[in-house]
This record gives sequence, C-alpha cells and structure tokens, in this order.
Amino acid sequence: MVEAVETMDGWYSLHDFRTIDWTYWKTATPEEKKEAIASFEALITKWDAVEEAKNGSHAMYKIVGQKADLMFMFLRPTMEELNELETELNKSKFAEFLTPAHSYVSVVELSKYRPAKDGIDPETLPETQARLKPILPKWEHVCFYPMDRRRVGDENWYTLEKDVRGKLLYEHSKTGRKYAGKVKQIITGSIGLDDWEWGVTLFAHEPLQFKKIVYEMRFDEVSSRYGEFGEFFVGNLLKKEEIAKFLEV
Ligand code: 76R
Repeated sequence: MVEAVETMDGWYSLHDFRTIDWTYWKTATPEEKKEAIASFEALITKWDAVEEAKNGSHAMYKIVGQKADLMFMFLRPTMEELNELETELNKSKFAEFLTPAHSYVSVVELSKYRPAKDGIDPETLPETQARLKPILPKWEHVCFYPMDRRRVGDENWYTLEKDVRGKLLYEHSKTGRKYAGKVKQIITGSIGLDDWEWGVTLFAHEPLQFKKIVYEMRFDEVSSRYGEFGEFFVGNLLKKEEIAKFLEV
C-alpha cells in the first residue's frame, strides 16, 4: 500500500483579499476618512505587537490587477485567533470601505520525506520550529497561488510510492535552492481546509523572479506531471507609514 508522508504543521494561515470601494471612499467626509485610516493603523499596531511577541505574523500587499486591491496574510497558532482577527478587521471603520474579494485558509506545512538524521525527530529542531512558525518577510513583492497534485490516469501523485515522491521533491528542492536569497517560499497545506491542496506564497525583491522560478519549476517532473495550479495573485508591499498616502483621493 502507498504510504502517506507525515507532515509537520505550524501556524494556521489566512490569506485575506479585499477590494477597496473607491467610489464610496470618495464620498466619505474627511473625518470619516481619518477615522477609517486610524482604525486600520490601530489594527496594524495590534498585529505588530503579536508579531513582536512571536505569537503570529502578518504581511500586507497591494495587489496588481483587478482580482483584489489588498492582500493580508495572517499567521496565528489557532484557527480561533484567525477568526477573531478577521472579525475585528470586519468590524473596523476601515472595513466599511472594503469588499471581500477572496480568501484562503491553510496551515504552514513541512513534510518528513527525508529520513530522520541520527534518529532525531526533525520537528524537535529549532530550525524546523522557526520554519513552521515563520515571521513573514516584508519583501517588496508577493505571489500567491493554490495548487494540487494531479490524480488523473497514470499521472496520479497519490499512487506513487513515498520514496518516488521523496525523490521528485528532492529534485524540485534543488531547483528551489537556486533562488536562495531571491525567492522565499512558504508552503501551506490546505487538504481538508480549503479548495486546493496547498497554498504557495512566494516573496521576492524583484517580481521577475516569480516568473523565473515558477517557469523553471514547470520542467521539474513534480510540476510538469503532477502539478495543477489555481489563480495567481501578485502584489507590492504595503507599508504602514504609506497608508494615508495610498488612500489619498
Ligand atoms: O522543505 C524543504 O525545503 C525540503 C524540500 C522541499 C519540499 C519537500 C521544497 C523546497 N518544497 C517541498 C515541498 Mn517546494 N515549492 C512549491 C512551489 O509552481 C510550482 O511548480 C510549485 C510551487 C514553489 C515555487 C516551491 C519552491 N513544494 C513542496 C510542496 C508539497 C508537496 C508534497 O508534500 O507533496 C509543494 C506543493 C511545493 C510547491 N520549494 C523548495 C520551493 C523552494 C524555493 C524550495 C527550496 C527551499 C530551500 O531549500 O531553501
């Protein structure tokens, strides 16, 4: 029988996409605008404190194109916290000017394809814990997309033996490592949590690196034969100090 791989699961993740209702925003009075911006900044201050205490992390991006205007990525130890955070945002004055565009729920995931070294469970290692509970890089650009492993005819990831899958992922990781320092990836698992099997979140200083890594990986067997992809979202970092300027109309 084909063996599943054990996963190591870290913080829960919510990718929350919003569209700004610019027409409505323009009709708001200066006082309302001020209140909305202040409510948003107050939330960010709260999120920053959570991140400072290493109880979670967040990142904010301005989406390019019409799929959304803003993307928030939130990481928290529990689903309850994600839900509370989302509800608090929804109740804010700022949210009166936002409409939901898309969301994705998952959990930071690493897998145990590699045999344990010296009998040490990798999950106990500090470097693994740091990857499972990552502080999100505030790099200039983000790219998010969901993906599946194919289950069609002879191209069925779930009928491949574990050692074969491990080898294919090892090959994949060699491509990935070429982008060290240029692309940082966070893989979140969403089987049983959302519509696709994994969420891929990439951070880069240079947006062209997204095209390069995703293109190069298309030729790795694990993607060429076993990868199915959903919608792509790409964006630029939104800094707290630029919010007022960004919202100026
Ligand atoms: O965790 C590790 O670093 C070990 C090696 C590794 C695994 C097991 C690894 C490395 N990945 C793994 C698993 Mn990955 N990854 C993607 C995408 O667009 C595409 O074709 C694929 C989207 C990118 C860009 C990427 C980048 N990876 C996975 C899985 C889970 C599969 C499973 O369990 O069945 C998915 C869905 C996935 C997808 N991967 C790396 C990268 C990069 C840059 C690395 C090197 C990381 C490093 O060593 O620093």
